[in-house]
Amino acid sequence: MSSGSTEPRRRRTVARALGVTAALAGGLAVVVAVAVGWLPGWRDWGLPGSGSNLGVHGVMGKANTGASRIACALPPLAAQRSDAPEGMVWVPAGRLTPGDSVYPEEAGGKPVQLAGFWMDRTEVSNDQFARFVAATGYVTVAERAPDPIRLAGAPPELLRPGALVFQVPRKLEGPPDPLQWWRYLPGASWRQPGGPGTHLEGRGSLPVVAVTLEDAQAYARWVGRQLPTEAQWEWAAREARDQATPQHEQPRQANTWQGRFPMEDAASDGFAGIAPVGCYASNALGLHDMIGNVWEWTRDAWRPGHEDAPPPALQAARAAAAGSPLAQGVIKGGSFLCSPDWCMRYRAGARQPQDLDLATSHLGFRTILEVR
Ligand SMILES: [Ca+2]
Repeated sequence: MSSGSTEPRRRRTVARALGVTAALAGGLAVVVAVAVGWLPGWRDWGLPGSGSNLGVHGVMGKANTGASRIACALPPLAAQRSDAPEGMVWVPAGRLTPGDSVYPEEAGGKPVQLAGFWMDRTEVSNDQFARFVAATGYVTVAERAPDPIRLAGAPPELLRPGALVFQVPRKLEGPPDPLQWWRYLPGASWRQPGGPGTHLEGRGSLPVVAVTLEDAQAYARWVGRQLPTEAQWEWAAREARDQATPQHEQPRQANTWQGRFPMEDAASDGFAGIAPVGCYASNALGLHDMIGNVWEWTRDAWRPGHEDAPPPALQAARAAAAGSPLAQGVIKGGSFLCSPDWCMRYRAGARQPQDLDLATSHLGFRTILEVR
């Protein structure tokens, strides 16, 4: 690819990550109004909001090497199999009809039979990811120098390691445009999710973010597990029940956004910004934060709907025509930024594409363990 076309491609990559692309793989025209990002003032991020703390349980602050630490105590499971791996719950086998009817990309789901599997009760935390990095020396994608040849001609900031970070705009100008509240910040990474000068001190119980699919899979391999498929994730979020009429209301037992996005988060659910893992009540399976808090990686490649995957040759042709759609994966669950006025993706059936090599500060993951 010539240097003249690389920079626009990178801009498309960023735009896709922001959910504003109008041409996803397969030619489906979707303007994805995605609510993603961070609240202003990273130093206030993750702290309980001044609201009524609806839905939040067991928040505790405690000393951690002198720093204020915020965490939530996980409630005991009502019933747990004796062979349960630590920190995981069993998701029974069943039949799922995936998808929903709010956004076009949710349509077309066909029944799929799933075997049972173990799943992490919570999103992987900063503490857990830090142990992985300490043991292996792993360097995340956002911490590596981008390929200068692949990005030849790109703006200087895109040639430095970093991640997309949300910043509340001082004012909105013109039509709503995520580029008004998202910035690519060199130096942003899982260690500094808000960019240079931010840190994880006292936030070890918050979910790790700014990780790409490669990073998440590296962690999963290290613990001897893997990421869920989209269907596995959705089945678990639906509490292993094939619901005929999914709920579309903004959930109370989840960390989402209340108020006018992206300017004002009333935090009436108890948190402005990301919450520590497990602060909200679990679903019937014992899984916390499947909805809201941070988006979660699946191991599935993105398709614009639930139709059958096109033949490889057609996928390759689409990739050549549209940039790199094969380099997108499916993420699930929505984030703390999902709001009724911008992004109703606080639902099990909601889904979104995510560029595999672009770290964003609203996206984490959890692992599963399949039983063979
Ligand atoms: Ca919230």
